[in-house]
Amino acid sequence: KIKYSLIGLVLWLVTGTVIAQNPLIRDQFTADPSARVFGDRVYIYPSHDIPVIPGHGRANWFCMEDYHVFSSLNLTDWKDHGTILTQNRVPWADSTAYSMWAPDCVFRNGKYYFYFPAPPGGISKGKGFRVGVAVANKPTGPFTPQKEPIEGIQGIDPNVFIDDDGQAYIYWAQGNIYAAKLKANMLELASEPVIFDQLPEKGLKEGPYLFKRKDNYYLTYPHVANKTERLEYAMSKSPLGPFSYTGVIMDESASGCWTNHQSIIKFKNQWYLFYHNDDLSPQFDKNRSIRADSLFFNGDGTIRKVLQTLR
Ligand code: FUB
Repeated sequence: KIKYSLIGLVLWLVTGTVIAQNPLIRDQFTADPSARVFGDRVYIYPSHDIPVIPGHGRANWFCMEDYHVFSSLNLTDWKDHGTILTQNRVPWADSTAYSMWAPDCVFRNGKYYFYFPAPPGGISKGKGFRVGVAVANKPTGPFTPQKEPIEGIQGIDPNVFIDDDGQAYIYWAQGNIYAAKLKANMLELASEPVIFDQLPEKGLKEGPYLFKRKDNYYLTYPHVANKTERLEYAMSKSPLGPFSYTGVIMDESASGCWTNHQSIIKFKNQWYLFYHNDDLSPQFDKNRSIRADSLFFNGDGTIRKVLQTLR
């Protein structure tokens, strides 16, 4: 690892090229990477899988009680900034659920807004997932959760996109993919949710991640078209669609990992796809590891399929 890090550092210093080794984080399980460029660093806000503890959430399933954030200047050397939020600090969440699923984080008006799904507690216990927001002055926190989840959202995998005109949008999943405008305070919906029912009808779709390149909006999402999730995308000229299904970004994992979950960023003039696989836990695919690979576009704006690098 040290040898690879040195090669990466030299390459970056000499050519400005950054290379990554997969999986990116090796001392803990990570999944659902939401990568963001803040200043000169890439920050990743992933889910944090932990080995299943009997009595903690559902048996043989995802077990997640907190979030860490990681950052890097070169996509090779990653710093773990530690825990930024735990389920027992979220006033409305069920602290016995261990289901802090895929989050996202955006910067707006000097603050960092961290969006996360969790099952609610109290009288709403057992009623699916809600989406909460925690706010910080720095990308590494400390993040303070709001007292209540966002009104009007029932579901998982929040993703926030801020368009060039300043309008923010939130996307989420509940079997299908939904979206709505956010108010300027980034804490409340500003429009009725729309459902993207133009996407392929059959099979679970989750993990929306929207980005813009030139005048195209790309809605990317994992989709169970066959047995496990593959990464697909749809394009539109508007952030609320309608979106036209366009193609596959990454095929199903050869390892058989049931989930995948993506984010796409441009960093130092290169586009990257962040995703996950089960590299460090091939026997139990609910303990996952985040990865990154370069992503390229065709002349017509479509995305070239990304092949997973070997470890
Ligand atoms: O990490 C838990 C869930 O698995 C996520 O919310 C989904 O996107 C899938 O990756």
